[in-house]
Amino acid sequence: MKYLTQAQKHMYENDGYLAPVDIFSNDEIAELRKALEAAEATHGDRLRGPGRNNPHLVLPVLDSITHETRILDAVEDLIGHDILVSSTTLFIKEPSSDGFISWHQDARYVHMEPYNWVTAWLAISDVDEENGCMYMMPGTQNEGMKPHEDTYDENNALTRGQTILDIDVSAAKPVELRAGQISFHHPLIIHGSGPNRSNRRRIGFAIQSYIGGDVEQKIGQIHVQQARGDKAQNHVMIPRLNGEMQSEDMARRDAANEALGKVFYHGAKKIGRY
Ligand SMILES: O=C(O)CCC(=O)C(=O)O
Repeated sequence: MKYLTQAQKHMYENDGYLAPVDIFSNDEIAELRKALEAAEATHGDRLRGPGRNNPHLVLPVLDSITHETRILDAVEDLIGHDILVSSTTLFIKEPSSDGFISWHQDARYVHMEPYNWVTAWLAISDVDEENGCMYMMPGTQNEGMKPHEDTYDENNALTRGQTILDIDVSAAKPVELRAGQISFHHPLIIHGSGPNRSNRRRIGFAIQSYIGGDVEQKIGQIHVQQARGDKAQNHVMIPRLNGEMQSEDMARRDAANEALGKVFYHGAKKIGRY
């Protein structure tokens, strides 16, 4: 084991998620937040809507988080030494806002198998029940794929508003994190999150996902970065960025998002906001 304890690995295997895991110190995460918010102030809309997808390809602050050794060491403990980054997403909920994320399983529309992949969700602000933390349903990673309905709800931050209906969520556990802590979750665990009812921003950065060298994209081709090791399936390999919002990198991100969109919206009735 490189970073996690056996007990932490056990929690991931039993419950389908692991939290909280300490990664960045208070000072480090404060610096990262400052850099992210400066980039948001400069680039505005280019980081919202579809711009929330794969921002690590255009912003050095998110590139450095994505390739952070401590995170990769923890991921290696969960999926092995060959690690690729298939995409990332900024999940920001502004103070007193209605955006939410319905109950879903990540694997439903991602079509990556085997399930040797994990989503890492870094809290860049403190995240709690009041400002819209995630909730996980422990053990549901062992219950197979559930039917999802595409709702396209305008406040739902998922691509299709995909939702698992009629489930008893009384066993769901809040994933409260201090800024600088991370959670990891399994492709099949049922999870979601509510709106931000606080006067604080809720800032999450999800690397969704770190995938093992054995993981194949079953219905398309995705654009990925090698983060560690050298084994990869038939993906389009892309390098790390050159700098902040460089035109070559932005073109690369657009191409990656287009390829991802084809996978997410495969067979969909319509294209959503992301
Ligand atoms: O940010 C959220 O509330 C949910 C994100 C999510 O569903 C995920 O990272 O898989």
